[in-house]
Amino acid sequence: MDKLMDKKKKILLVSPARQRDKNEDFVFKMPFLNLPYLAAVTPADYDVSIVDEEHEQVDFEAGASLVALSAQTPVAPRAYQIAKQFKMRGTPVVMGGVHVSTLPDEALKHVDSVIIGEGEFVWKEVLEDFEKGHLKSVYKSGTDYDLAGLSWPRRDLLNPKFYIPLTMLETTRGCPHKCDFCGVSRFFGHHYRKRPLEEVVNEIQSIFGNGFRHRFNHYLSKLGIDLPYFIERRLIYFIDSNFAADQAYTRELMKTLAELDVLWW
Ligand code: B12
Repeated sequence: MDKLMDKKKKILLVSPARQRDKNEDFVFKMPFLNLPYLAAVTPADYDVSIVDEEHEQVDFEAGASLVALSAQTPVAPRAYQIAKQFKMRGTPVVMGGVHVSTLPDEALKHVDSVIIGEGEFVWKEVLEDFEKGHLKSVYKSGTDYDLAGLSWPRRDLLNPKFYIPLTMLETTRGCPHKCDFCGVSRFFGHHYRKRPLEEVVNEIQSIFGNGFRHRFNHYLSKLGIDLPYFIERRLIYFIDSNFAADQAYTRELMKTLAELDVLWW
């Protein structure tokens, strides 16, 4: 099995660290979903891993065949430094996310390819071109895809000891409002898309539903004992830009959360 893993090409997904002022405290850190979403659509014949530079060093000598960076604007400068290190070693580097989708020309001074828009839907094409040795400069994905059947993010690739104990989850993308100052409308347009409720519920159930904690919690609550959330770890952080734009949808979702006794934020 180990030998098989050794033969697989390594894809390193990197979340760069934010540069902090010396007197700025680092209080807590949440997990994230963008790179786990990308990992979820990476074929099994690659050895894919995620490095969160807030907590671990990027190993430039780890033998990555391809490096993929994700950055919001505050971490883009650090992402470009990381890209430089890998490119000096001959490793191709691609980058996606809100920042480079808005400023692809800036990013192309530092990386081989920029992926504009939602990564999952074009990642297969990127990997095929990488295999041929012909990465394009720009891959235009959209932000208008049907979210039915979206692969669940590979949360297992994030080390839980780095993060506060909560589960990130996404139910919708975009926002129906047209606020001209907001990066969400710029990135997603004004089309508010919902994942099929059934798929969201299945995902939540697979995380919280049938496990030991649920049964244990159920038993304790019958005894009137209410454990703090950080012991139970039954807390969801919804990353949606606009969680409740469709109230009927959100109310249905609330029923599941109540049934499973999951806290949410
Ligand atoms: C949740 C959230 C947070 C959480 C983050 C929690 C976490 N750890 O994930 C918190 C509250 C901490 C936060 C903080 C900040 N946020 Co915020 N946040 C969001 C929000 C609502 C969702 C982000 C998200 O996870 N989306 C879901 C994932 C799957 O989408 P994604 O990251 O965009 O990734 C997709 C694509 O972009 C692409 N992609 C991304 N990376 C890559 C990489 C590759 C290689 C490929 C191929 C594709 C790809 O594919 C992914 C899957 O489709 C967005 C708005 C939005 N809906 O995007 C704002 C948003 C990202 N935040 C924004 C901002 C400004 C900030 C802050 C700077 C605010 C501040 N002043 O401090 C900080 C920055 C934190 C940091 N470290 O840089 C802006 C970013 C604008 C920009 N120019 O970058 C956004 C767009 C909001 C807005 N209205 O403009 N944020």
